[in-house]
Amino acid sequence: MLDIKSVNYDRVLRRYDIQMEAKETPEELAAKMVPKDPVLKKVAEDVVFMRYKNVQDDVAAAFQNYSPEEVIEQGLIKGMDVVGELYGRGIYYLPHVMVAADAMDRGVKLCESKMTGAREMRGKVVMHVAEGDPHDIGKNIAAVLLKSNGYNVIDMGRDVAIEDVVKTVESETPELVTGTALMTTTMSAFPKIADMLQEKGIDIPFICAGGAVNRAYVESYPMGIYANKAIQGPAIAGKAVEGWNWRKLREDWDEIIGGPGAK
Ligand code: B12
Repeated sequence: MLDIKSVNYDRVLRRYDIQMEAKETPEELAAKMVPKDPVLKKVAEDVVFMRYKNVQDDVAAAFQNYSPEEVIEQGLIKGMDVVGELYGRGIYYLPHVMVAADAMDRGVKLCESKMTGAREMRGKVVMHVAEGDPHDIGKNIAAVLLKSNGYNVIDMGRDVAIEDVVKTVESETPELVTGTALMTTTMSAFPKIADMLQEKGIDIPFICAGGAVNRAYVESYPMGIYANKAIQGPAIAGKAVEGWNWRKLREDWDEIIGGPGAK
């Protein structure tokens, strides 16, 4: 039986670095992780510090120096990366994350309204977040970028049943289908969707993204094409409408998808 009284918890916490991590404040962590540029820093900090009332003014100010795509990638997403880190370390709790997500959403909506987007439709994309998964921020950003690049996006939203994804792909006949999963409990929906589509003779590229998946997992089932940045969506979609099949996309992944920023 463990003699709890004799355990020195201070030493245990120090041994595993828990004290050090827990002592870092959100301000200190943000200072290390947000961009140095003052304009983008402000935008990222609006997300980190849940300044949902300021975010639209700061995003609007950032348009003087940056495109809406840059404000999303280099400002808003950087802020959400810090929130993820704070949550992971137990410094932020779910309510913080919810308000930060709201600030992020307001910023992304303003960016979307500023994107000029191609008018001619290049092709159709069906998008969804995996069944049981509420995390739709990345999918929403990817949808904005695809729309602004001239794709007709059928956005099925989040927590979408496997059967509904399959039915929609069957009826809409898109060139590309996408799925996002941030939870290890939801990512297994993707191979099921791929198998069901294959059984129906549908063989289009299926972009699978989100923190729960990696390239090896996504390439372990038919059709899967891994993406880890929303900005990669239009590049993959472009190849898909040109007629590249998922095997060719995988072969040339490093060239077309794995460019700057890919892990
Ligand atoms: C924000 C957030 C929430 C918000 C979600 C709000 C929303 N509308 O999305 C809220 C508060 C609702 C939430 C809830 C929960 N969350 Co949460 N959440 C997060 C957090 C902090 C950030 C996620 C995020 O938005 N990141 C930013 C976006 C931009 O990233 P992204 O979606 O991955 O997208 C990027 C790429 O993947 C890619 N991408 C994504 N989709 C697509 C599509 C295409 C086509 C392309 C090309 C690219 C692409 O592009 C983006 C970058 O450019 C993460 C922590 C983390 N480190 O990720 C936890 C996290 C995902 N949550 C987690 C958990 C556990 C939960 C809860 C279960 C907590 C709870 N105890 O209740 C609940 C869910 C309950 C439920 N089942 O309903 C865990 C998941 C653990 C796991 N591995 O399973 C994480 C990892 C936190 C942690 N460290 O434990 N959460």
